[in-house]
Amino acid sequence: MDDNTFGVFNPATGQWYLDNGNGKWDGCISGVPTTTQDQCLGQFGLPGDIPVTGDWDGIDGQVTVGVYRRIPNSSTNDQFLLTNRTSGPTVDRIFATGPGTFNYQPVVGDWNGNGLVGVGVYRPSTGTFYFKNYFTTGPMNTKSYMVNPATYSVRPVVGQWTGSGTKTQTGLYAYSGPPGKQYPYWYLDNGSRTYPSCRENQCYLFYPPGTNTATLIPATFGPSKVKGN
Ligand SMILES: [Ca+2]
Ligand SMILES: [Ca+2]
Ligand SMILES: [Ca+2]
Repeated sequence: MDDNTFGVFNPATGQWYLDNGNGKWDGCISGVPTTTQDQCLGQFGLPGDIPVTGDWDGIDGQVTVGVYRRIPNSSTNDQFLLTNRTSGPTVDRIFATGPGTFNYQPVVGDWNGNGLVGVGVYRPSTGTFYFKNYFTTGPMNTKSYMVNPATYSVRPVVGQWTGSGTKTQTGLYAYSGPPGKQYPYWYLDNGSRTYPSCRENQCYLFYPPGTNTATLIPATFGPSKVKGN
């Protein structure tokens, strides 16, 4: 699968459906997609897994799939299960993180800016991101702190908030405010990997009036398409 295409993961069956790059469903084959057919990867993952994507081997430029597997409330370690193959559900790499009781949420990014993607996790109870730059055994390489501004519905997000440099930056999408008046805020790190306050970093409130904001799910994109902003 080339960069800048998209796909969907069915968490009930562990099956992936990847677009061939034309932005519409064309029917699918199991092998490499063609100009006239999308790709059905077959099962890669189990019900409850969280989908992730990245160029895990960093040598062929191909973005491939993976899943983050967590057994909630368990002392069993979570795992990233990743494949480097563009067809076929073989697991090439397994990377363990921490116990399911930590409620880790997976993130993917180039944390050290060397052009190679790594994985990471966010621990909601402590407001901490842990990053892994290389898929070697051993502890995570770096960590960073974010204020945990709310007690529920906190989602980690990654992107390039400052628009400079090559390191992937982190943020939180979280509900914050007094009881009964909680709204979805974006808390975006400026790259310092610490979060003293909104003054040093970026905080935004964005939602369409009249919607049930509790049902909204955040998504991040590249640089703004609105000129002048
Ligand atoms: Ca297509
Ligand atoms: Ca690759
Ligand atoms: Ca990297």
